[in-house]
Amino acid sequence: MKRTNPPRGSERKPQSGNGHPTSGEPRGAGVPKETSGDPIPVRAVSPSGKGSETPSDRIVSPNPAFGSPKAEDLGYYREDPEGKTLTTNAGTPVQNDQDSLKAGPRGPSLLEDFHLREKITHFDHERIPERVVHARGSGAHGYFQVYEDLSEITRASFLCDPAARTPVFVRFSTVVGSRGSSDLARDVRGWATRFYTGEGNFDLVGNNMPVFFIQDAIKFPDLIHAAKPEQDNHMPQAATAHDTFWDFISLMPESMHMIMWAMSDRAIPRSYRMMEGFGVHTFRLVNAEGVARFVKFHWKPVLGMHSVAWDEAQKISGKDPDFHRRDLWEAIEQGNYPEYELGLQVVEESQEHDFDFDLLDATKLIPEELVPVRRVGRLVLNRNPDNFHAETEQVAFHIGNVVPGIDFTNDPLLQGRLFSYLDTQLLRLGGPNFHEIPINRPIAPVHNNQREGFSRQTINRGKASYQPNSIGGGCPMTARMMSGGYVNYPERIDGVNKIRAKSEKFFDHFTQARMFFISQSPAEQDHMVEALRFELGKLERPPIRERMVSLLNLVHPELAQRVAAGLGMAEIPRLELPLNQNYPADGNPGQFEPRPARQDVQPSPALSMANTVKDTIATRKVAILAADGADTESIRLVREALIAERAAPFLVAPHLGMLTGSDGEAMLIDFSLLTTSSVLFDAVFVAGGAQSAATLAEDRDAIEFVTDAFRHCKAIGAVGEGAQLLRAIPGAIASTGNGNGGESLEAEGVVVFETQREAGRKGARKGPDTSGGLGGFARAFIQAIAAHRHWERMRKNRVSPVPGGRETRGRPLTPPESRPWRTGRRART
Ligand code: HDE
Repeated sequence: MKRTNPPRGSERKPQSGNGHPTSGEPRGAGVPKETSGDPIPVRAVSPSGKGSETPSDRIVSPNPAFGSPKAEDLGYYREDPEGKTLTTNAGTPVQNDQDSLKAGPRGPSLLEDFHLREKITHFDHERIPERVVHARGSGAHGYFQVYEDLSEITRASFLCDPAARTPVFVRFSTVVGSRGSSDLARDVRGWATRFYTGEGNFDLVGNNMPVFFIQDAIKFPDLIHAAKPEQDNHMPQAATAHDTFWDFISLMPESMHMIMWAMSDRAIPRSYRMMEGFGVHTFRLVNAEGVARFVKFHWKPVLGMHSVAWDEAQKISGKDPDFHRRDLWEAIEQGNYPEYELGLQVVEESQEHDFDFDLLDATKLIPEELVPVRRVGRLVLNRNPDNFHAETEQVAFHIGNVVPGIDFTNDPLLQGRLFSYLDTQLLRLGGPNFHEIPINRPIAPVHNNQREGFSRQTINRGKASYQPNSIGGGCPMTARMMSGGYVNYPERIDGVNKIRAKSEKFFDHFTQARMFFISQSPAEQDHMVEALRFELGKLERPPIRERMVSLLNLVHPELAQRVAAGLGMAEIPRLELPLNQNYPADGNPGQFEPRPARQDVQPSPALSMANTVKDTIATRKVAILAADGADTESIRLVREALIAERAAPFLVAPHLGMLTGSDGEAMLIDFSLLTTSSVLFDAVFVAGGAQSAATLAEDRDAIEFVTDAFRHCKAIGAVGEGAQLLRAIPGAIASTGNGNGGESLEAEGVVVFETQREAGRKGARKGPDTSGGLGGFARAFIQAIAAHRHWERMRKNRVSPVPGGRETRGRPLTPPESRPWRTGRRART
């Protein structure tokens, strides 16, 4: 084969040994105008004179081709194969990539084949260890911009300049599952945000729930061992519905508040774009005068927070396990940039002890009604990564990456994390130089004496790699506080003994769990009950199930009774003491028992997703279900109305290709019923047209499509004969009367517009107001979609609470070994 392109060396721009512009050259300190996103004029910022000794080191003159200092930085490492010649890693052009070098066409392969050996060797080493937790994740680039100068509470430059855009990289994740597991597992979602600020990287490594399972880092390995697949058979994948998880939880009452969150709809989000985020721990903000305040970080999604139904989540896991990853990727590709606001709950130091709970206890939140969340800036995700491995997989967040003005508290969970994140990368990324991987490099310059180790990239010059030195002129030098040097908050700690213990307030494990439960809407409570019935119903060991139900009883008797009813327990099992098995060998168990829930705790409306944003259908996916002969006019009108509201309609039909409408017009079909499913959409519109309706009514996939949409409480619209398909779903449209003029009653979120003739035949209709013809129908349908889900539909099928559930001695338990289907003992060798 003739070589078409001359072999080239590096395609990169000239750079210094560390892969960056020559040291001292302008570097990315701040935050230039983005090339995409809103056209807000922004200026590049230096850290307001607080930065390094050499200001020229820090000012960036951004190259607009890249969009932000971090994008520019990454640009030096990008490789684009278009029009290039295939080479070995040594840059030698390859002439044959098809055959290995052999002794004759049928002969053995030769060791001399450097190309074969290099290719196979690289392949053999292409995997790095997945994260111990949060292995499954998806990333995106974007920027953060503060609304107003916050210098009153922090000296962090990126929070003080409203004109500055700070580049960010965000990684969302699940916790328990492996890299290839489903996005839709019932699980906590990780939400790690790296701010590439002019003063170094700030990593806010949080979750989509504001509290955590445990209070002290020393229990984390136990928690995760219990949650991961069971030791002997490594099942189940990405699920907590198994014995070891609930065994641990049932002995650790401090997890009860987090269990409420994990069993709620927050654990099955509709999208990464539609969930809240939290820093979880109490942090500190410190201003230039050295005044510190406590702070909790929040992310508030502009689209509101929404979830899917559990049955739906399980089906999505089969139909599209990449559901959240795809959603994030597609939204960004389409220019629907996910957007969130940063919120702060600020508490004065003097108020530290004013709460019933300890600010250092990560199993507690500060109710928003007590300390309002101040919205201080916005995060926009506007660029997908170029390469999953290089960016999303290799990004190494570290909760210890903080900038001047942000500091820690003594939360014992946070303190343990400060050790773990750095440590874990040594194994995962193969040595101490992972901070040099492009996605991990700060845009602020790096100069220090840590120079050797595996895969070192930077070629440090000079003889001295120690401090103090005279040979190197004392460089690199430390920075004074006023020049940007990081100074830890000088918290006073004296008069204390070294001790393994917790503060008294840590032992209230049930009050906030109860607050969460009573703050949920009735439908959300139903979902929690169902989730617990599901999880505990999967257990093989009845004692664990019974312990859990007796713990739930301490959260709220109604919750326990309803769960117990679903598990076939006639009574709430008696509590086995000690409740808390998390105590030291020499401890008196009685002293470690949790306090009872405060009965006077008030609901916190901010905890219910029912109170979220419900005024937009932007980016919602709507299936237009139709077959040949469908009414073209209504399809056109509904599609236009949806697009005008920034929703995304897709034509779904029994076959792929073109659909012939009632007026002979051909419409491009997006998905056949075989290649999609209603669980992948937010709403369904069934088109009118007698021929189309008759075809769909005969099609089992079409019937399942609308039945699932109905079951999952989605908005369903139908026009004309399309309504016939809905009549096949019990409860969707109830007709009363004799059929010649009775009433037609639509379930919540079902919007029907029938033709004059049909409307006359059916008589009066009750349901959403569709007056105003097809236009009125479209408005009512859009309103139904904006409500996200009509959970009331599900409520009708709920098992009612068991009256008079009472505490009594538990019944004798059957150990799994003695169950009838266990015919023999397992042979052990
Ligand atoms: Fe993590 N956690 N964690 N964690 N965590 C990791 O770091 C750890 C905790 C969180 O997208 C690991 O790079 C300990 C709370 C997120 O790359 C590891 C403790 C919160 C991510 C680790 C906690 C988190 C991680 C695994 C108890 C919410 C994914 C790989 C003291 C506030 C970041 C890695 C990403 C990842 C340790 C508890 C959030 C092993 C020891 C609480 C979002 O270092």
